[in-house]
Amino acid sequence: LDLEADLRRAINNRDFVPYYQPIVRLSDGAVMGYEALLRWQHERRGLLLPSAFLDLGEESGLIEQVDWLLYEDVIGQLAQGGEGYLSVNVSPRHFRSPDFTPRLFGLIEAAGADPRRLRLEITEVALLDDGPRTLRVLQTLRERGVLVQLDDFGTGFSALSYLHRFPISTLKIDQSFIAGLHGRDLQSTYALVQGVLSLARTLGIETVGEGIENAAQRQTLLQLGCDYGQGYLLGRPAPMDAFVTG
Ligand code: G
Ligand code: G
Ligand code: MN
Ligand code: NA
Repeated sequence: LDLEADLRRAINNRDFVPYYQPIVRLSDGAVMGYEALLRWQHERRGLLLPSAFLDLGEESGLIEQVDWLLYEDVIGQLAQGGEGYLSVNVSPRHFRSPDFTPRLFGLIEAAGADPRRLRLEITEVALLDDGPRTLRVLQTLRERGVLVQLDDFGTGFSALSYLHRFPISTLKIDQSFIAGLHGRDLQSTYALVQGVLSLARTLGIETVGEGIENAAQRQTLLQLGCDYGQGYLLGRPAPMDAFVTG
């Protein structure tokens, strides 16, 4: 009943696992990397998705501890070798905390992982305030090889000015736009996605279409010049074993 008490206990027991979802090149289907998605193996309720506990985690501040457990797992996975990148989600408040980058590089070094194979996913909210400090953090990450991707792009403030102010490697176009490509608001959504993709190309920023569920969406994105894709059509989130051992 008391989910917060459960969450505290789960942190002590490390009851969290990363599920991985492939991110593929749309032109030929090659897997470029995986996004790590948090799962809680709850002792009574089974495998919980972030939607079941993310709000609680944010409000209680416990999500940062959960995130560090997950980042440790993911960075450990990187250190085992393999190819391509692994990306992790970082909540805005966490991203803005001063000890975030030192602690992240501490983990990377301790594990002996290659920072160039780790990526961070942040949302537009993380870029909102304290521009100079955010810029320094992003520059440090970039210098040390950790690329930063903008997640759920288009759902936030979408102040396009930050795209050339901040070193962002990738725009991940939110799945609501992909769903809309063949939906009722076809024309406006199509134009919007087209505009974002063309802007990204101009700025030298790579693009990922999220939530691709059917071949029509994949084809439209490919035609519009979207570089990469993620979604149930291309691969569902699963434990890493499912990908390495087939
Ligand atoms: O698989 P899906 O239900 O897994 O993820 C839902 C949301 O939870 C995503 O929008 C993502 O931003 C967030 N999320 C997934 N994994 C993590 C994580 O490790 N840490 C944080 N803070 N958020 C995550
Ligand atoms: O916000 P973020 O993009 O980090 O989280 C991705 C979320 O989208 C996860 O919850 C993941 O499980 C979910 N997801 C991934 N692919 C698809 C898809 O093709 N369709 C839908 N509806 N959700 C997806
Ligand atoms: Mn994400
Ligand atoms: Na996203």
